[in-house]
Amino acid sequence: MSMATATAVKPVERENYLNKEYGVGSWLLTTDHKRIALLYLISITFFFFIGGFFALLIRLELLTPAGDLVQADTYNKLFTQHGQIMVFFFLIPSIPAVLGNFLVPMMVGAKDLAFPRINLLSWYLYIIGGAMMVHCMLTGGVDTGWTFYTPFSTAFSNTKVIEAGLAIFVAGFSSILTGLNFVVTIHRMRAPGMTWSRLPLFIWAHYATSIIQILGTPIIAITLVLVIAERALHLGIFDPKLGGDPLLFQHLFWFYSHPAVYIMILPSMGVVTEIIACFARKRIFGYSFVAFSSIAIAVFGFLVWAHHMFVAGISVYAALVFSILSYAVAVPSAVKVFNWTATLYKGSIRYDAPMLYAFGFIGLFTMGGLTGLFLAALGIDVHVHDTYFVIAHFHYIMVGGAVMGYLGGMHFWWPKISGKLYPEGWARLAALIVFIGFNLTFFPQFILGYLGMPRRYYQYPPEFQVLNVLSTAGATVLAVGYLLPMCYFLWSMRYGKPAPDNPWNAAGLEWQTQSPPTTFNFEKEPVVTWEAYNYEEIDARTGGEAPIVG
Ligand code: HEM
Ligand SMILES: [Cu+2]
Repeated sequence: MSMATATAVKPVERENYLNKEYGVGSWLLTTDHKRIALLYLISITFFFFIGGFFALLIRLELLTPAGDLVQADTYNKLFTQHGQIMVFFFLIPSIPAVLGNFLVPMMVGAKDLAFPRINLLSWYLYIIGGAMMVHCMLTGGVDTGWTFYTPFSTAFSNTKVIEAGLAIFVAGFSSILTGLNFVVTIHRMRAPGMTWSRLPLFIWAHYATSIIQILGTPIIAITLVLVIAERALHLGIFDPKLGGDPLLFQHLFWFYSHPAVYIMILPSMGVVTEIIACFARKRIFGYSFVAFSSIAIAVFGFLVWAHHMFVAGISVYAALVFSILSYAVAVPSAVKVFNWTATLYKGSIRYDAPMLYAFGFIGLFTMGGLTGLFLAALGIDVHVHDTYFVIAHFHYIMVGGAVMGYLGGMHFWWPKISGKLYPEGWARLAALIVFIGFNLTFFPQFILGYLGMPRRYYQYPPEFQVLNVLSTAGATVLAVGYLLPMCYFLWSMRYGKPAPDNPWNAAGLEWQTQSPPTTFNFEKEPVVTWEAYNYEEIDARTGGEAPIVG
């Protein structure tokens, strides 16, 4: 300390993972999980804006009843590439590969992931897959829908099915390896005293997510290879003309793709749990229930795939069983919503941007979840199947839920990641714009679907126009809401105030190291002697002083 005062002539920048080395090579060959997280951040942001651009084109086309912006086949490619990019190249990697990569080692008190080089390999696989997808897009694109349903994808489509399939195949290995890395890290690299019951719930959520990534992703990989094989060699796996079974494809596809929804949503729930505890200054109500519900969601998620096939020609008894099982998976989700609500009860709540996003998440995810129950009900699904009701439902989950959590997490941990504070006023404004824009975009689609507007159509009867215009107007607002954070995050890197090590006065090991952290995260290995979310203790110790940001 005396040394510090003696040499405090000019403030020297502390060494951290950002300024330790410069140069392209030190980034592209890095094995530091934090740098890899940033590589992912840049690349998934790129894909988010491509996918978003397609979304805007789709909405523009649907502004008027006549198909006057693009031709039918172009429209098919637009919604296909929108879906494929958003699902496989944005949402699935978003929180795990960016926030998970950055935080999992730090939250368990480790200096890196278990396999740093495999982590780098994951990013390269993602980039190779992404490059193939971009190439596919630029040289013609695909029109099968993101679901690749057979026999259209194997026998009839004359677009680049094989290349798109291979792109997703390659990117899938990135997802599997990330999951593997997390599981081994959580098992083997926890700091002394960091018992399973002291782990942040963010870690439990990522643990459950990793299980799905490891067990589910190979199924989609194999399925895509089968589609490619059938298309190239006419093997007769899915095509009834050749003795195959197209329903087999749907079973295989949804056996991955339903659980994949939880790859997108569980990490987001983990983020929201951290934020709520911090901004309500409370211990999470029912810690073990929340932890266990993540695992339950991962397990149940594998049992409900055929609710996507109620009208595809499965037996009525099978449909009945899958309908009932689909209700079962709602239970652990409801447990979480209940526990967040109970945590908020009598908390001293602060409404900073991360918390606004967390509230947004809870509201929109609940809407998405409850309308999911409508779809799980056999009779209702027969009415609204393949209508805009379905589009609205899954966007409430995937955009309203997952993207809200992602943005909330980006704000919450931005000071740690970048070492800079973001402008709080702008951030709150953006959160508000996103929330309003989102609801204006997707709520009318529930009504449209209920009234019978089918999905994947590029023109429609004039009576649907008013609701479509509202939706397109909402999409414009939403686009502004999404552009804002990108602008002020970039701005804050240069002009933002330097962030303290723990700006939110938050619990969790990641806040006990400097902002931004050094290459190996901690000066010396931390020893944990307290339970997660000891906010009452922290506030008693620090006099409950308000967090610095805001
Ligand atoms: C991360 C965010 C998003 C994900 C994961 C996502 C996912 C999807 C998926 C899987 C489809 C179905 C495509 C198909 O039927 O093959 C779809 C369709 C659609 N998306 Fe998104 N989306 C996202 C964001 C958005 C946004 C922000 C908008 C609007 C501004 C939007 C507008 C649409 C529309 C209008 C369709 C319907 C196309 C049609 O059926 O004609 N999406 N999206
Ligand atoms: Cu499902």
